[in-house]
Amino acid sequence: SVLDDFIEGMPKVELHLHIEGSLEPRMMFDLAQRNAVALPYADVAGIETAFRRGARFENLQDFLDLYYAGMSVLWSEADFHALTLAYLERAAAQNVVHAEIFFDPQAHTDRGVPFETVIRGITRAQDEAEQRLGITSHLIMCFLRHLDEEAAFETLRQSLPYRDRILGVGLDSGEMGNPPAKFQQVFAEARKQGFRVAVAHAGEEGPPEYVHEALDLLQVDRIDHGNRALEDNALVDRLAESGMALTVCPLSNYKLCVVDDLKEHPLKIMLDRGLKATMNSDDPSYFDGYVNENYLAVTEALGLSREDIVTLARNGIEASFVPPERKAEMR
Ligand code: ES4
Ligand code: ZN
Repeated sequence: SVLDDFIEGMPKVELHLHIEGSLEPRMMFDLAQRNAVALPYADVAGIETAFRRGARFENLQDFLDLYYAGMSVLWSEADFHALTLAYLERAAAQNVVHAEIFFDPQAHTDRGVPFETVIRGITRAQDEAEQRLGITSHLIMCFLRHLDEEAAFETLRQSLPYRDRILGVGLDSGEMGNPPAKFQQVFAEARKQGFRVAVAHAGEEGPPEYVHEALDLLQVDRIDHGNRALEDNALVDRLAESGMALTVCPLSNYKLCVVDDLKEHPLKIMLDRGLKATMNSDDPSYFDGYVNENYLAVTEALGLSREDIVTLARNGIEASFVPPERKAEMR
């Protein structure tokens, strides 16, 4: 349709993308063979059956179990390079002009993959994609919130030699029982060490109080997801008045049963309440879609107008961490 063509052709940014969640079944299978990693799947079709198409996860943790198992095939710098380049090529083909990419260093260093291997592979792909395709990208290092704060401090120490390639810090993994307060000290230290931005997953499964904590204790510059902020009117007003962006991920919310049906997704309500909502794919390989598929599915489910779509894309540009000159280029 005309609206579909408009979505596909529109220049977009992506602000919530876990690079490990872009690992496609084919690459997962090939790397498992190359690196002699045992996977609980017989073939590529077996991987697809586990989480593609109709399949959903009961909750965030059920997904995370497969996500951490899947990324265990990544071992060499070449692996991280191939993963990242494949994502950036795919994004560029969807007219994504800029991406702010999360990575989970602890999920690799805890398996014995050196921090340096991870960062070298990813950054080499970023440089190559920018040169060849014109897509710019930033890296945000996420701490795994199911681990303790001391482990996050150790990761922060390991990251210091690569500070010039990492824009900021984030917080992801299992939210319930792991409130932002647990990471207040390490976020403060990251800022002291020159990391320029902070973000946190909050209000995906966790209560509005976790969103408050991300703002008050971690002093985040964006909230990742933020769905459950809608349960707290004062919080909605606070987010709207401060222009705090939410990186919303509709297909993720559907696949993780954060919403029962895409038709019940609160994205339109967020916009109507003045929240700076943006459109993102989260873990596109696991959630059946990159950024265009998210736009298309939610436009159909909620009957979004062309104006809504433009607002979402503009919000993404405004909420990105690029300098004003680059924002002007992307508009
Ligand atoms: C994630 Cl959807 C989601 N939520 C929390 N942590 C994550 N890590 C990767 N995907
Ligand atoms: Zn996420």
